[in-house]
Amino acid sequence: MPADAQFAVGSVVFVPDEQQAYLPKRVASCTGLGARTKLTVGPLSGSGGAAVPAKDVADVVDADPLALEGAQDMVKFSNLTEAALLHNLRTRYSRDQIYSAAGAILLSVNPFKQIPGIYTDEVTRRCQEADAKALPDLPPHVYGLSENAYRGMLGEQKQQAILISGESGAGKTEAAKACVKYICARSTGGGGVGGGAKLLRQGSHEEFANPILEAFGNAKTLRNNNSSRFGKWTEIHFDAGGQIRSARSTSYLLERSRVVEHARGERTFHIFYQLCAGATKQQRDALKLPPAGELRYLGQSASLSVPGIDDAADWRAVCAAFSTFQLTDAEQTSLRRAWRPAVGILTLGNLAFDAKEMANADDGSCVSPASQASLKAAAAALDISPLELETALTIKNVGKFPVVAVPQPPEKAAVARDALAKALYGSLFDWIFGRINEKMGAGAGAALGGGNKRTIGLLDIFGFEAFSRNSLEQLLINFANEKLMQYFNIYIFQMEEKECRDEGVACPQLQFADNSAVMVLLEAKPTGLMALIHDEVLVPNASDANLLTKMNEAHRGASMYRQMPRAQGEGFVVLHFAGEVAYAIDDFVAKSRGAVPSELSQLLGTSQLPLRTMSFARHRGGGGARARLGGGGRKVVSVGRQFQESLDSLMGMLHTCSPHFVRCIKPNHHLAPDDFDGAYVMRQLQQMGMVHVVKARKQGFAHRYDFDTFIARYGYLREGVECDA
Ligand code: AD9
Ligand code: MG
Repeated sequence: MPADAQFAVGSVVFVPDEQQAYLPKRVASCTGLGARTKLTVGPLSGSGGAAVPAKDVADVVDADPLALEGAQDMVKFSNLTEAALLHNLRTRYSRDQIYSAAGAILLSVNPFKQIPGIYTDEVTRRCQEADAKALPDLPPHVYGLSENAYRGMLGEQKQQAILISGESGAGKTEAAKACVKYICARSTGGGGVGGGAKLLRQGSHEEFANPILEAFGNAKTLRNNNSSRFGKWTEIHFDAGGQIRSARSTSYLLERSRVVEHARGERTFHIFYQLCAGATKQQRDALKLPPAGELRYLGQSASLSVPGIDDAADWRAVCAAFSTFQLTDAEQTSLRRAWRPAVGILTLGNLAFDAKEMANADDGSCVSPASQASLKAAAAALDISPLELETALTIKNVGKFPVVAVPQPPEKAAVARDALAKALYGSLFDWIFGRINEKMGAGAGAALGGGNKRTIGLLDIFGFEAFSRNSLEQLLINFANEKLMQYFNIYIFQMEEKECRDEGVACPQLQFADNSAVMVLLEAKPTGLMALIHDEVLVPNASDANLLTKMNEAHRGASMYRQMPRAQGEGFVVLHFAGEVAYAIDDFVAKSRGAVPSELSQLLGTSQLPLRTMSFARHRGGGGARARLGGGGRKVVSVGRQFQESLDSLMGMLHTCSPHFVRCIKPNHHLAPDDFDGAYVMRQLQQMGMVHVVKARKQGFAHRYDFDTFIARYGYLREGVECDA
């Protein structure tokens, strides 16, 4: 290369590309240095070349040969750039190698197709049998990461956490299932275990917990036909011999609003379509279930059915899963009765309200005449009186002495109907979760981690969300992602620095995607956004407008906060680590209350359905600070505060764990196999902070072992030293 040229003719460089972010090209000619560089590049094989636009020249980088080959571990690159990271993933993806490593972090690119041979018993055996020396050199795999966690759990006597992140449809849930499958297979053998452990050992978590949880918690969205609409932390507890003893899952932030509304092209939760498509005539008659096409909550989009999803077959799988569950007769009866709230929710959705009726009716009720059948059906399914249901939905009791019955306008009655449907579904979901936990051998009320150090936990939680319209749900989801990013930073970067200091080796100042400013904006007390939202719920004149004014006053001029430009509506903008998100303030206060009118929660208390054994009884029974179902002078805990508290408890526990990170990547928007959209993947790598991660790993020490592992692995190099993995 001439001394006055930036790139050698014939060498390979990564050149910016609008669609693919970067592409490898061969340098055809190059003159000048720095800003004066003139560069032409051509295909890797063949001749010819085109000038690289001046605006792009500064971003051209030498290609690392390992990235061109598609190396297993990207911390081994000598010329580490974001372009190399991207191209390495692309090369491996084209060979159906969906997993890559960046030091201890596993990257997984969703293949959107079944790849033969990647989850076989042979791969399981290879990971299981690899000694300490061989394990890190096996091809990166979610099984290898699970094996590491398993060995850590046994060897370190410390809880292990497998943290799976990525955007919707990136493959988090599939990765989590693969981890559980591996761990169940890994801990087979031995005796003297309880029923929950047996179920897990037999791989029944796959067979029964997943079909049930996915039926109740997943839905078709535009981004994923089987999108988890809740976050999940699953713990598997072991005995001293490494045998599974029990398991337990905790759910986070079920998207209950999906029960009553969904976007065009999406659906509500799978279970409703399964019930309609799969129930026998006898079951339908017994449940008085109308046809799916007549149910408003199901039919808001054109897609009652989804190509590739067989709702009737899935219904049979859910029913079979309940049988695998080994329920007692009493439990089965109670479960069959649990379909009735589902039917109650669906028929509630058909209740319509009418202002004319309100003027005509003696009591001011606004239930439209056409809805009388739905009213009766909903009341029957919920085992309550139709008249009382009608009154509770359409009349509000105001004041104490005397109580004045105020007829509610149709809009408010519709809000109460939807609030009831959402609360019912939330309770049904919690109840199902509780039953599964009981069957898995974990006490229903056990604390996170359960104090057992021999635990492996898996977190499969929603990724960062930025839609054209964002609301409280997105703020909470993005808040959770900020927390996890902070945790990631602490472990990957700050621990890296600390370890170097502790070991007495020089460690350069590491750059990392610090999100502490946005964390302060979100969770500082008393003026952080989460605190302001919670406090607004408590004040008598609460309103979205007042809340926005308080936010603007508290954070005017803050670096991570902006008022939303008026032209876009009323709201605010947060500069998250993964990008800017504009939140519309409408309904923040109502959603944050998340309450069912007290008239309704009292009415449901009279039902003989398992509803009473579901969360209603728990919430109504008082005794706790939670008042999710509203009513009756108990301490109000907003939806945001509840979520924040559960997240704090999760994070507190994670800080005591050894983490293992899986970063899932979605290769394209249209869920297609063999299609790698470079620009889209690059955006995800940046949002995950991956570029910083790999650089930091390089700046520090890519490989580190404790003394025993080091000796186990390299001891054989010294003559006469026995090595024992
Ligand atoms: V969401 O945040 O719950 O909307 P996930 O969980 O990240 O999302 P999921 O695991 O559900 O995505 O994967 C989406 C779809 O991709 C699956 O239904 C499969 O069809 C496909 N997928 C994901 N991972 C794999 C895999 N390892 N092999 C084959 C896969 N297909
Ligand atoms: Mg999922």
